[in-house]
Amino acid sequence: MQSEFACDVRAGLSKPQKELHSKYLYDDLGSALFDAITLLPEYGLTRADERLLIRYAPAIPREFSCVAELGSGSGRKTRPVLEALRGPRYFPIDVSCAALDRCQHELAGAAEIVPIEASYLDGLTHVAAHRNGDPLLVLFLGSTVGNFEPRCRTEFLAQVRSRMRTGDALLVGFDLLKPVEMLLAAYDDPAGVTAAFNLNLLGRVNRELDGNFDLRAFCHEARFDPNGHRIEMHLNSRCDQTVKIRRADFSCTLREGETIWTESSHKFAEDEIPPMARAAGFECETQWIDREWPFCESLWRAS
Ligand code: AVJ
Repeated sequence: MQSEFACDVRAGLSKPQKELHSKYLYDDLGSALFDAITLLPEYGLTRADERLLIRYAPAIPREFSCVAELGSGSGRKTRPVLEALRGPRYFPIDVSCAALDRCQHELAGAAEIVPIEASYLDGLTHVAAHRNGDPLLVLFLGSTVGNFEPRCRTEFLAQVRSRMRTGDALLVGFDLLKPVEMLLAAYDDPAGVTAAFNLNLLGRVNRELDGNFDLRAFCHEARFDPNGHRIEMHLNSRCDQTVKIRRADFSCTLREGETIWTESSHKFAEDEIPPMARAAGFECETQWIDREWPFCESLWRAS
């Protein structure tokens, strides 16, 4: 029996535009490389997210005694929210056990922490069963919502809504449209950290699925799609080559210049957010915006 990862790799590399799903970027090494990205001067997204949370967490209604976070990562930017709510019960949900450990360490003392090692929706189902009727605030920070294709995004947000009750809230972060040069520098930094983050996906296939990708035979590419309002990451083949992935029972060829698409990161316009909330069963209550690195924290109420 092949793993889900093996099946997804097989299916993704069989498409005319080869692709590998961005969720697989985050193994332990990938998560560490992403943490390094957040420190890059060119990548302002995480700092904008943090500035907004520090500044506006005190404005979040105090009623929420339960907080769940989708993809908590190391949990650093969550502290101001937990402090504003005066130590709620906190359910960090993440697929990475290492990230949950760091999160517990980082936030010890700020909340009663109940880590959940699961995918977002399975984790939320678990929270729904353990919240004991307390009002729930769900956090979906860092513009991870931007990684979904528009159609999957609404479906996903509706699935989140279906695990919540009327009156619960969702605080969701959106990276906003900004000048293309800023975006390209953020996703193709001169120190090569984002390139390493992207290439590590091939390294992960090699490690976990016994693949023979030569990482040096690919180069990182960031592109802006002005129609789709998104940045795409690709791995561009430097030559004609064949790759074998033993544990996926699969091989394929790549032509020189052919790419594997590994991530889309959508950039939003402020006014597309409230209709998105409504389409998923929420009402947008407040938006907080950082002007230095255009980013929006949006508070939605389950209606
Ligand atoms: C964590 C998904 C928000 O899309 O900006 C960073 C991931 N990719 N650099 C993003 C990422 C390339 C990041 N998110």
